[in-house]
Amino acid sequence: MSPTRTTLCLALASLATFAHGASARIDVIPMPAQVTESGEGFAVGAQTPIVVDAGDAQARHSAEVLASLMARTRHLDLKVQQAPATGAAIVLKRDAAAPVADVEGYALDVTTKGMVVTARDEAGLFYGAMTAWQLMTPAQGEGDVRVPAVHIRDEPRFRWRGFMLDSARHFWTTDEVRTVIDQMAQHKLNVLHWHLTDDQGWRIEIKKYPELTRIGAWRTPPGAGQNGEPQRYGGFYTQDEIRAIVAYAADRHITVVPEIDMPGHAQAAVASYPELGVTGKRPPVSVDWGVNPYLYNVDDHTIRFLEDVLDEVMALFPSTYIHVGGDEAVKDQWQASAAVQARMRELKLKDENAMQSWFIEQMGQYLAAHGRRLVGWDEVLEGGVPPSATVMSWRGTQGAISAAKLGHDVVLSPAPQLYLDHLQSDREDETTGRMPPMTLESYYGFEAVPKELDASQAKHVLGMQANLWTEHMPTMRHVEHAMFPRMDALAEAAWSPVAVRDWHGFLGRLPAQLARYRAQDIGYADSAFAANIEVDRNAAIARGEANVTLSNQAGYGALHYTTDGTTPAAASPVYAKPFMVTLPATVKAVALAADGAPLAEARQRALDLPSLRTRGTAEMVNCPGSDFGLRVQPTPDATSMKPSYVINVFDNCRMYPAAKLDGIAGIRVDAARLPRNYALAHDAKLVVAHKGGTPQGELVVRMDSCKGKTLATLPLPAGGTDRFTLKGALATQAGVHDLCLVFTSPVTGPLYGIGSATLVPAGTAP
Ligand code: TNX
Repeated sequence: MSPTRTTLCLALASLATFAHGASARIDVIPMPAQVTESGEGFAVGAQTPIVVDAGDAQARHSAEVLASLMARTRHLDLKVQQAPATGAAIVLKRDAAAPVADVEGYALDVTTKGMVVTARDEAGLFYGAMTAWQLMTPAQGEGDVRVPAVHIRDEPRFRWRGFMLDSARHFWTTDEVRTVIDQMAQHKLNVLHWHLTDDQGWRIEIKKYPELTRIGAWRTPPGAGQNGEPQRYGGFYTQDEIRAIVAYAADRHITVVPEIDMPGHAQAAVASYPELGVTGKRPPVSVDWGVNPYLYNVDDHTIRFLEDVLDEVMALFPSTYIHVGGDEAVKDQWQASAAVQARMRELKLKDENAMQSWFIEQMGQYLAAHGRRLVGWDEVLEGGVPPSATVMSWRGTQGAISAAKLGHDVVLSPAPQLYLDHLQSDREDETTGRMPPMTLESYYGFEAVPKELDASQAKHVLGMQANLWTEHMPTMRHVEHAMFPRMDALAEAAWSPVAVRDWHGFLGRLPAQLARYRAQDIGYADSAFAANIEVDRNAAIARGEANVTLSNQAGYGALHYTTDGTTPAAASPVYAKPFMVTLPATVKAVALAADGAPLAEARQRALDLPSLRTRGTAEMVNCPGSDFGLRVQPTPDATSMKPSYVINVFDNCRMYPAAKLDGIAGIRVDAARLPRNYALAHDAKLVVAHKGGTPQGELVVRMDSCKGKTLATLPLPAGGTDRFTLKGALATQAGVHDLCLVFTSPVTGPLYGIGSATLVPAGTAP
């Protein structure tokens, strides 16, 4: 299929068909392989039926999904009817001779007589129906809609178009999982990798081992019962619920690949059955994010336990692929255990990596004997990978390159490029996540086939997957913010041929998609389009006026602004170049799409002396020596999205850059004390200790560097994980200096986040 987009007879067609006179917008994501616009389109109204062949239950199902989406997103009720159609209709028809690929391809033709979608297989017909829905929802609006004349021939680039949902760190109800599946289906993604077990929770009912969910599904969070934190946190899916989810996904042509993580990330299992562990002692279900030490032991009994678990897993999940994890298994417990070491010698294995390889190989053989295939994280390559294993590459792309060269199938899901737990901007109003930010554009640009692979090796690339780890996403709103619209970028990278991928074209198609999200109450992120309102603070403080620069991350849309407090709209001035405002002022700005629809919520910035002397949590930076950053909420299981604090779990220290200290006599810091619930394994030695003068510690403010002159020492309040405000005098200085704000605390002590820090002039109470 030629991946070109042709435009035939467009001038005539557009005059005849489109009131706005421009070319029709084909706002489809992911971009189809081939789109031709020609002839006239037709108007869809409540009288337009969706027509399927009698007896084709699959086609009827696709038609019903389409009808329900139209009702939900356009308030247009379309009836599903049996063929033959009379009058203009939307026809969904399976046809062995359809001019498309056998698997997952579809053709879609719009003429004055209606729309005809044909495909050879059920999945293709479903994808055609999803494209039909997008063609019928070109912008926010209700009721009848004109569909442009278009001829689409489409098929996916990759057969693994994946999304991983972590239900272990935070638990998602079955309705929430269905929301995720619905969105995947709309994006033509076809693999839901479901991370069901981890240190912090075992989430799948296993009938033979009830303690896994009686004990392993529940944890007691730090600060339980305080500040809105629950007494215990958890949940699990019953086997009936899982069967229903698997069927719901299958109806949408999504395979659910379950993950049972081993031999590490096993603490919840060991908490349930200590005899599965190495030490024989029962740990709690972990409340620490990161790399915990608990591994399964390597006894026959434990291998049998895992085979039993896999038996029940295979009975629930028809997927050929079963994921057995394999990641981040630090081998300390195996090294320290006489029993594991004896087993290693008995099996003639040279080290613990070979032991892990043996362990994974047992599972690979068991799965193969049951007609299934093992997939594991790229650590399964260490110590020799079982020949049949498929490798999911997450530590960058090297795992994929090595594995493909060895002849293994691979799925690309590298961190940080495809990690949805990374922030998507460095905006102050961003929510939780890891640093550094991974932007919409970086998602869009990800290329799944590493250039190190030759053509025959590249055939091993099954596809790509975005991973949503949920340590820092306690609510579905966090999840939606992290997923959308980056999932649009992922979908296009996974589905569309390279030749039609075009970042600017994608941005042009996105406003329609954002409207579809709004119609479905999906809390997508507008971070890529939100207006950045920037000034040189110190210059503004010195002059009493500010030179304002507006921009947004994507560099897309027309930025309109106001300085009179009103909400900016299409009639407000368009930003062309930096402009001056006299302090105090409030600047509001918004990016509008070509049709005038807002691409983001309007943002505002107050420009006055107190705000110019304040740095928010995202405006401060790490102290030298460590580039690790997380943005988190004060409690692990928060129920709202705010507040959040940037922290560095290795160093309780933040830099306030370029503080103008002339006339400054005090400082005010809004801070929070957070639990240190991070397991850092071998990196624990990197945690920096700052010795304090009092048991509860203090905030020490130093000038120029963290070894510089002390300007203030503010005692910290005694107590729990609360938020507090520190105020105090700052020794007076002149000029512009970086300030180092360091919390003294032992390496085992709590973590501190700064919400904001404000410099206070002489003569004003801090
Ligand atoms: C690494 S990716 C992990 C997960 C964490 C994630 C956080 C992988 C195979 N293991 O356990 O949730 O980092 O980004």
